[in-house]
Amino acid sequence: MSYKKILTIQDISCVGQCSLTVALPILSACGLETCVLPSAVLSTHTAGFSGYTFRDLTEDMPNIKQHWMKEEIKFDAIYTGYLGSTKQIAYVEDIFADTASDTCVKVVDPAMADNGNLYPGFDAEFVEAMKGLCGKADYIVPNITEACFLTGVEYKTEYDRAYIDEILEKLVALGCKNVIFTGIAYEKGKTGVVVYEDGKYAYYEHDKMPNSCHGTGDIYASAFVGALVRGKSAYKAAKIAADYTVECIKETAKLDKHWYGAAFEPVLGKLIGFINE
Ligand code: PXL
Repeated sequence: MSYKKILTIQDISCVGQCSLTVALPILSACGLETCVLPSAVLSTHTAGFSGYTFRDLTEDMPNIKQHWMKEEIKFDAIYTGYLGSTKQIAYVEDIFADTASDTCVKVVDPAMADNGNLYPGFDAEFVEAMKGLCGKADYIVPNITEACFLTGVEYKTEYDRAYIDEILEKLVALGCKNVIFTGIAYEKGKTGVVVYEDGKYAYYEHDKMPNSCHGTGDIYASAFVGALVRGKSAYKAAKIAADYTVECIKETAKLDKHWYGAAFEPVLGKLIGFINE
């Protein structure tokens, strides 16, 4: 087995089953050496808790990168999620430039919005900077809200293929090479993911679960990246991530009052099975 080293850059929400507390175990389960760069430390995530603490780690990033450069550390893949400040995006671009191996796969999840709204703390300036980072990625993993903010297209909850094609065209115009477009539902009771790679459109559809939970975007992106870096095609990785996320949602539905995240841990074995198939 090839043993790859990945860096993931996103926050630590101490409680809340999202970002690094999801990405680290999932990427490790996929068989990758997982290095982390926390973008911020929060007591909880920002979706539904109030009064959370937020320690911005922006100014630690250049020194951490300098040390890695001195040690000649390079990564086979870099995957970014929730970032702590607009300034940090420029530092992440420097990390792309200085610590990527020659064959490094760069994946950007523009984790900044959902259900038509930006997450608390993000603004138009952050969105502008995120456009630039997405243009430097090999794959981006937006949901519809994030894609609308990136392209200026109006957010809709009901749409057709022409609407999705218009967004994809505008993402490509920003320099996005390949797009894994999540949560695309053309039919009631179904949802799916569009895999737009090398200008070709493919769609993987599955049943929409009656319950939805917070944090599934991070579970999806982490499983996609893990499968991709383990050598699966983008379509296969997108399918594995979707099937695994459905298992996590089903597991969460068995629990009472588990509103803040998804129970991804009890079904990690299934993800490992999909990766080794
Ligand atoms: O799941 C995305 C995410 C990551 N990190 C923090 C968040 C959110 C979504 O709300 O608040 C801190």
